[in-house]
Amino acid sequence: MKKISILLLVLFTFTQLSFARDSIVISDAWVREVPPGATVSAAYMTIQNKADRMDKLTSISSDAAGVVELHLSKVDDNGVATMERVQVLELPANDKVELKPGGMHLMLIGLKEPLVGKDSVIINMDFENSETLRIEVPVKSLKDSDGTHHH
Ligand SMILES: [Cu+2]
Repeated sequence: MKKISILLLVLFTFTQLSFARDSIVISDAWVREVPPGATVSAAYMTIQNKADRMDKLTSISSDAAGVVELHLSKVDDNGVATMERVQVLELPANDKVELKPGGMHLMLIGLKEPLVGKDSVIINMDFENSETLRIEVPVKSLKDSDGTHHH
């Protein structure tokens, strides 16, 4: 039994390596639920580039919003929080980039319908060297956004 498991693991690993399309892996993705009437929200995730070459996230779109932009949150010298748009996100080879509150995020601008009550939204991500990803991103309820984890 153990031998079979090891063989399966080897086959699985080999299969993974043989498809370049798996070079970008998205994990821990979530969208912040906003009250009805709000027109913008933000999405966060970890983007891992498993390839041996650098990649770039070049454009993003969502079925749930008119426009999706990549933003970087900053606090200026006066302690005022601001956001600036990042045109292209570089993804170093064999490394990962974290999009998280207070830092880099995907800004969903012009929400087409309220996020309250929705389980997830679809986000499409185009990369320079990888296939376009169409991912289902869970909406994190306002009730859960107190910084603690609920399982
Ligand atoms: Cu933003």
